[in-house]
Amino acid sequence: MKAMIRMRIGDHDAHYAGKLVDGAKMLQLFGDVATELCIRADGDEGLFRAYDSVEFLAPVRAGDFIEAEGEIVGWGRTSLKMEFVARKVIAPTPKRNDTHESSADLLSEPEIVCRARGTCVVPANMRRAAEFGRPKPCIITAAIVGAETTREQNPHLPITAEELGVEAERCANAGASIIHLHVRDDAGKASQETERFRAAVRAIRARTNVIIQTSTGGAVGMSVAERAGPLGLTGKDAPEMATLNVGTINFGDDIFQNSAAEAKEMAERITKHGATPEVEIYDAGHIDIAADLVKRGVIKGPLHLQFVLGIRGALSANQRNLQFLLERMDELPARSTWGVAGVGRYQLAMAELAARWGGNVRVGLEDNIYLDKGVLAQGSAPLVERAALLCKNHGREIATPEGARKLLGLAK
Ligand code: KMH
Ligand code: ZN
Repeated sequence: MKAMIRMRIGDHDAHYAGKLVDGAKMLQLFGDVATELCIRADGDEGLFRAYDSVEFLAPVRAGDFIEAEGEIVGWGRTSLKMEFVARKVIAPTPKRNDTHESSADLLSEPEIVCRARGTCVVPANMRRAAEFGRPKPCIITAAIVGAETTREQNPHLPITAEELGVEAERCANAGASIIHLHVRDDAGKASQETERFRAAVRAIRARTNVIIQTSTGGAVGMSVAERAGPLGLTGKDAPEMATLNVGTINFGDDIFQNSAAEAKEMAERITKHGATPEVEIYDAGHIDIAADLVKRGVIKGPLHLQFVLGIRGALSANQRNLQFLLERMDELPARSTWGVAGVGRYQLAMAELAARWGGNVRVGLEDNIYLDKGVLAQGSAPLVERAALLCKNHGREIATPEGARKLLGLAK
């Protein structure tokens, strides 16, 4: 959660020679930003308890315009950890023959003048509503196998139904509440056969009560009918969720095709089955397609989105792209939820960003095989463990499977 104020520094704030402004002025601005953040989060002005660090990085003078921005980066029971940055965006023009007393310039690059970190408190009895603006518990999805990763790339990849069951249980114990499920044939090749999914679903449910989200993306080159294999599972074997891919992208050197007609057909198959769709968003236009499917009544809101970022040929995994996608969420039905699956080396960095910004997180060997640079993950569970730690560091609770069912509105 972020807040920002912009103000002109007046002559009355100039305290030192050369119209220099006292550093305390920046802290006053941060105080106001912090107050707004407390109000947004808890419905109360709150109290500033302490600054952990303050750095004054450039002089501020009368006539400068300062933009002070703050962000909540950690949520405790009653405390909020915040980071602040103040930037100079306008400054009086240095005196020259061709300028006036009142000449001023928009700076082509804002200049950072101050940074700080601190903690604010809203006592428990003053928090107007416990759920006011605080992020919900984080739902961690483990994508334990996928269609592309091979045993040669990571020998810990689970393949048989039994191995998938064991890995799903390890991930659940580490904090995952959803298993994003693909299956493989005996040769380890991607398969969408109903019976292979049945065996995996049974092996998982024999061990843990996680939500099973079957893939209807399958592997590139498969038809809609083939990809819909897991939707053949009904009754006690039925998946609670299924992915819905709504747009075509370059997928590395391949093409992952989801034409308008194919996306509509898959959406209808998922609706008919009764599974809750998770819409996979690989590119910005996919939000428009999802919104259109809602408008035409093919799928119902609130939607559950997975931003899959970092596939070569689609939107890359970085803060700017995620921020842009989040800004566009207001075009979707109210109470729609989102998560991020960072592909490759950006997986944990994107997981941290999602945890910090109140979203959900997907990790696992489908998208990334490394725990650290050059260190293979020993299955998806260590990645889930890492994601859970990132959530805790940002004060996020981890959703249990039951909690996730409530948050996602899954039918019993
Ligand atoms: N294997 C990718 C081509 C999904 O599970 O819905 C598609 C995929 C998406 O993995
Ligand atoms: Zn998948």
